[in-house]
Parts: sequence; C-alpha cells; structure tokens
Amino acid sequence: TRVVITYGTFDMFHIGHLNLLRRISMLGDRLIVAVSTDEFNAGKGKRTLIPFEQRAEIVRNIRHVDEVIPEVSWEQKVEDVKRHEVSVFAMGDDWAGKFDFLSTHCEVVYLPRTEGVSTTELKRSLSRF
Ligand code: C2G
Repeated sequence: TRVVITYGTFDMFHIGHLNLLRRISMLGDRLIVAVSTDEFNAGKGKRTLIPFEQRAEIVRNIRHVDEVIPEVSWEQKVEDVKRHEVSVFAMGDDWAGKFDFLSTHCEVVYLPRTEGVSTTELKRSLSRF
C-alpha cells in the first residue's frame, strides 16, 4: 500500500480543505491526516475556533481519509513518515519548499490551494454580522 500523509488545522472545515484531501488521497491507497492539537496551535500563537476533538472527528469522517493522528509538534513528521511507512508527504502550496527535508524519506508534493476560501476569510465574513 502506498501511504500518503498530510498535516493541518482544519478549523471550520471548508471546501478548500475538502478539495485538498480529495486530491491528496488520489496520490496513494491510504491517507493519514495529522490534525494539529489545540496545544500545538497555541504554541504557534494560532487560535482555533473549533476544539481538536471536533476538528479531528470531522476529518475522520471525510470519505477520502483513512486515519487521523494528532499533530503535537513541528518535529514529529520524520517519525510519522517512518512509523507509518509513508510514501508521499503532501501539503497545499502555501507550504511549498518548507518540508523538502522530508524528501530523503518519501516523496514531497505541494498542491495548489483552493482560491477564495480560507478560515481567516470565513472568520472575517462572520464578524460582519
Ligand atoms: N488549504 C487549501 N486551500 C485553502 C485552504 C487550505 O488547499 N483554501 C490547504 C492548506 O494548504 C493545507 C491544508 O489545506 O495543506 C490545511 O490547511 P490549514 O488547516 O490552514 O492548515 P495549516 O494551518 O496550514 O497547518 O505542520 C503543518 C501545519 O499543521 C499546517
């Protein structure tokens, strides 16, 4: 089996997240998604609206996703790639180049983001009500 892995916050799950997971899932036979914990996000100074358990449960129920693991640190990626025998690491291209160090362990792929939608934009639209 060709295992693919990706990482993300997936706060206020939207079509951009779905497009990415669907496209990434087509790169292999099994898709693992590492969802960032609230603590990890706090460390990044990133506030999430939706708690980790709910973000993870939503991602777990996406048709293209086979497994969800927690993302607790920046450093866990190499360990995850080895432990899960990952063939492909894939992310949206806002991260282009940032994870090339993984290419000694697996393929590294960056896919175009979906334009016009982001959690930040959704929050801004909500604040107008
Ligand atoms: N994404 C996308 N199109 C959008 C918004 C997001 O393709 N309109 C992609 C991002 O490129 C990312 C994934 O969806 O690959 C998850 O996006 P976020 O939840 O914003 O994740 P991020 O905060 O980038 O966390 O260790 C890496 C981090 O956990 C990534």
